[in-house]
Amino acid sequence: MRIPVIIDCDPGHDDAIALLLAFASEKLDVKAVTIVAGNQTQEKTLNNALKVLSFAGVNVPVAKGDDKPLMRDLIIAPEVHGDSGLDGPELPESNLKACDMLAIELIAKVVRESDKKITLIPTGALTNIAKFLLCYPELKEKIERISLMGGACFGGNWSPAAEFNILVDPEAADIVFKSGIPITMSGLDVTHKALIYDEDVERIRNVGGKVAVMVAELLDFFAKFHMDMGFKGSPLHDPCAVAWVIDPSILTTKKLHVDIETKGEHTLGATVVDYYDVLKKEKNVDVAFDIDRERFVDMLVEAVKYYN
Ligand SMILES: [Ca+2]
Repeated sequence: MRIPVIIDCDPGHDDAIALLLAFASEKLDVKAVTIVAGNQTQEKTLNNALKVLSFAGVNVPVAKGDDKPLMRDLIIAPEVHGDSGLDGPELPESNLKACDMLAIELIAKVVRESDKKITLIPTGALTNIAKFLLCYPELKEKIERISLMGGACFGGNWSPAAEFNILVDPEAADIVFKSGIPITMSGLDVTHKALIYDEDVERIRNVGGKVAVMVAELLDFFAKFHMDMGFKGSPLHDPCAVAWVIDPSILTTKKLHVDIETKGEHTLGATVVDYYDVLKKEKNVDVAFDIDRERFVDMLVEAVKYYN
C-alpha cells in the first residue's frame, strides 16, 4: 500500500531531486505538489517545479502559494541556486500548468478527499503548511505526519543560529512545530552528512537518459557553491525528507522537544532543540542526526533509472 503524500517545495536544486526521488518510489503516492517562495520568488519556484515535472513526464496537480512569508519580506538564495532558482541544465518550457486553486486549497482538497491520512513533505519555508493548518483546523487530524527539511540542532547555514527554510518564515515554523502533528525534522545535523561526491554524480550521469543527465547537471551547479564553502560534496538537504518517508531506517532520529525562535536578535529562526531534555516538555519532533549515506546514494541512483 503506497503512502499518500503531498510535497510542498521551492525548487531549488535539491527540491527538484527530492521531487524526482518521490515520483520514482513505489512506496509513495504523490497526490499533489504545492509551491512556496524561498530559494527564489514564487513565480520562479513554480516555473521550476512545472519544468522539472514536465521534463520527467510526471503529471500531478501543482498549485502555487503566496508570494511572501506570513509576516515578513521574502529572503531568497540566488547564491546557492542561481538567478532562475534552478541554474545549470537547460530545460524546455513546461507542458504542465498550475491548477486554479491556491496551494492551501489544493492541500485541503487532497486531505479531505483521501480515505487515508496524508503525510506532508515540506522542503521549503513552512508558509503554506502553517496557513493550511490555520485555515483548515478540522483537517489536522487527517495529517499522518510532517517530514520536513529544515532547522538544525547545532548551528545554522543562513545565520550562525538559523537554517534557511526556518529563517525565511519563522512564524510559520512556530505554528507547525506547535501543531501537535508528529514531525520528522531533517535539519542540517543530518543533511550535511547527506553528501553527494563527484564520483556519485558520475554514477548518476552514467545511468544515461535525459533525467539522469539533468540531475547530474543540477548537481554540477550545486557543487560549485558548496565547494567554495569548503564542503567535500554537496549536501542534498531536501531529498532526506523524502528518503525518510520511503525508508525510515535510512535516518537515525532522536525524539526531542523543539521550539522555534521568532524574536531573537542573533537567533531568529533557530530551531531550539532541547537535546538534554532540560525543560521536560513534550517531545514533539523526531530530529534526524545521521544517515546511511551509501544507501541514500544508491536510492538516488535507482530513482533516476526509473525515468528511463
Ligand atoms: Ca527547498
